Order: sequence, then C-alpha cells, then structure tokens
Amino acid sequence: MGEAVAETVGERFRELYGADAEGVWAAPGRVNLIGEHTDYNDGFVMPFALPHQAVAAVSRRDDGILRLHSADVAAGPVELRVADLAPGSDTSWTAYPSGVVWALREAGHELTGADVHLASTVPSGAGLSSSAALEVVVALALNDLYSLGLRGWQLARLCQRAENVYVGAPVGIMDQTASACCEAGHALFLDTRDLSQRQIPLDLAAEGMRLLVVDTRVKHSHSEGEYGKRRAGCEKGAALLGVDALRDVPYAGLDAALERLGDEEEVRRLVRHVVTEDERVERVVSLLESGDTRATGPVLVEGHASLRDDFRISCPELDLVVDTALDSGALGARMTGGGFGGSAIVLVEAGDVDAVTKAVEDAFAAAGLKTPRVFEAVPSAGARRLV
Ligand code: GAF
Repeated sequence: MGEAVAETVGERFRELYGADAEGVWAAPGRVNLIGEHTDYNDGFVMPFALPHQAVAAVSRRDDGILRLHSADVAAGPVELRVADLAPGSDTSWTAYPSGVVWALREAGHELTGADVHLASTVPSGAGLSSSAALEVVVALALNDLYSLGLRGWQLARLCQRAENVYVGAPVGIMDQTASACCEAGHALFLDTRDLSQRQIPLDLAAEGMRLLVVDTRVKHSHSEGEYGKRRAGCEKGAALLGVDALRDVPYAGLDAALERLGDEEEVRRLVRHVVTEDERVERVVSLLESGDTRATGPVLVEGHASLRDDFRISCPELDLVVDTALDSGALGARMTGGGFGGSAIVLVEAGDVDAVTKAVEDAFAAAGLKTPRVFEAVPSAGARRLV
C-alpha cells in the first residue's frame, strides 16, 4: 500500500513541479488510548499510530524558496521565502509545513528551500492529529534530505515548537511524538517530561477484541480557547502547589494537595483530573503488560468521567457515543484527544462490533445528528521514508 500511495503522490509532484521528487515520506495520525491533557503537565500518555497518514513528496531547492502544495487544495503551489518565515506570518494550512521549516532554521539548521506536495488521509477536525502528521512528515523529509541527523523525538520537539510559536496553538508534545515514534502493533507509553518511551505490544484482534474510533464529525468552535484555558488552569495549580508541573503531585498525595488548594474549585478539578489520569495510564500499562486487556475497559470509562466532570471538555455528542456504546455491551469507551467534539474510542469484543456500531449510529440518528464515522483502529507504523 505504501508504494502505491508513494507513486500517486510522486506523480502529482512531477506534474506540479516538472521533475521527480527526491523522495516520498509518510507520517500517521494517532489515537490516544489513555492519558488525556497530561502531556503539557509533564505526565504520561499512551497513543498509537493510525493507518491514516500524511504523505509528502519533497525535493530540495537552493534558492531560498519554499513551495507547498496540498492535494486537498485546488489552487497551485503556495510560494514562500524561507528567510521571511516568522511566527504569525502565515495563517492558512501552509503554516504547519512552513512552521517546521522555520523551527528547523531557528534551531540552527541551514535549509535552502524545498518543493513539497502533500496528501493526507487523516480526517481533519476529528481529534486524530492531522496537523501533527503534516508537521512530522515534512520534518522527517527535510531531516533526511538535508542530513540533519535528528532523532524522532527531536523532530517531535521541533514540530511542537512550530505549532506553539509559529502557528500559535499551545499544544503539548503527544501528537508529534506519536506520529514520529509509534511502531506498528504497539501503543507508545510516553513520559512527556523527558520523552522516554516504551513500546507496549497491542494486538487486540489476537485477543478477540477491537478498538473502534467513532468520529462524531462535530467540532465545537470554542475548543481552541478552552484548551488554552485548561492549560493555564493546570499551570496555576502547579504554581499554587509549588511544583514544576502537575506530574509532580503524587497520586498518594492527591487528597492533601486538593486540601491545600482550598476554595480554588476550578483548579482543584483540573488537578484531580491530571493526577488521576496519570495513574490511569500507569494502570493501563500494567494491565496490558500482564495480559489483562479486557480489564482496561473500566479504566477508559473512568477516564471519560474525569474528562467530562472534572476537566469539563466532553460534549453531548461524545457522551452519547460513550453511553450508547456501554449500554450496548462495549467493554470500555471514552473521548480521545483535545475534546469538545472530535472522536471517541470504544473497546469491544470482536463479535459485538456490528451491534455497538449500529446502536451508536441509531442513537445519533435519533438525536438528529450527522451519521458518525466509525472505523477500527489498528496500531500502525510511525513516520518513515516510503521511497
Ligand atoms: C491535543 C493536543 F495537541 C495534545 O498535545 C494533547 O494535549 C491532547 O489534545 C489532549 O490530550 O491533541
């Protein structure tokens, strides 16, 4: 499959730029199994890569020009001068790839330009990291072509910087690291403080289960502002508790920490979510490592309740997926990603896939909502060169 995609994307590159691309790279979207809104608190996450990916055909240039084209945009390539790239200078889709070029140059890497054609199968606005996939695929291509010698986690850090500073979105490091570092057949247990990682084997099909992604196809418009508010609230909590990040509040000391926060009710709820969520990630890791995969279901449900009631970033559509899936026999379910729309994940016995899917679709129809997009998520390969 990789080769066929590479051929199509390479062919379009040739049409656009009149020469063969020097190479073709791919970087996936991700789904997060557990560990939500912990990454900007230096905590734990456990995403895995989706088969959906951004693919980039790229060649170097030596005249300081960056040309960017996407298969999703009818118009021809956008042309930018590498030397003029600056935070806030670009507000269209091109900010993701051009932000990566900016971040690489900022980090001292001499880039003299590139021609890029991108095509992505990661659904956008679904909370499945379509932007991170675009960033990482471009970063990896330039890393290879300019022989920068950067490792996956270093590329992830640069991509995060591009998104934080150049695009202006205060995201954590999970999505970029997932796209850069995940491996097929595994979930990535990542410590976002030092980016140390452990690949956790995850073969649900072999155990008679499936993980479904349910894209609600809803994205509430206030999501970005709310993300920033949660992040600021968490930072306030850490400051009030005198720690560098909420990761430093031990689970065993949670009650005492909440007590110290007194009547800061909003902050108390955020702190409780982050500290309990880190503990849930560790619990899921040990359940998976001891072969007790089905027992992760209730932990996912606890995670959802915490995001809904304490962190307050769920929405009626995500709650409807979770409640309906559980009522119709799912082992576990929770919202995944930033929140306020996007996707939920549902852990089901293989034999229950059709019944649970139908129950969720029927519930959406009865509520007058668009039919959700449901697909099975299989842990897939991280970023790599295709050709
Ligand atoms: C978004 C962000 F980009 C991630 O960094 C992470 O914070 C996630 O929301 C919530 O866990 O995907």
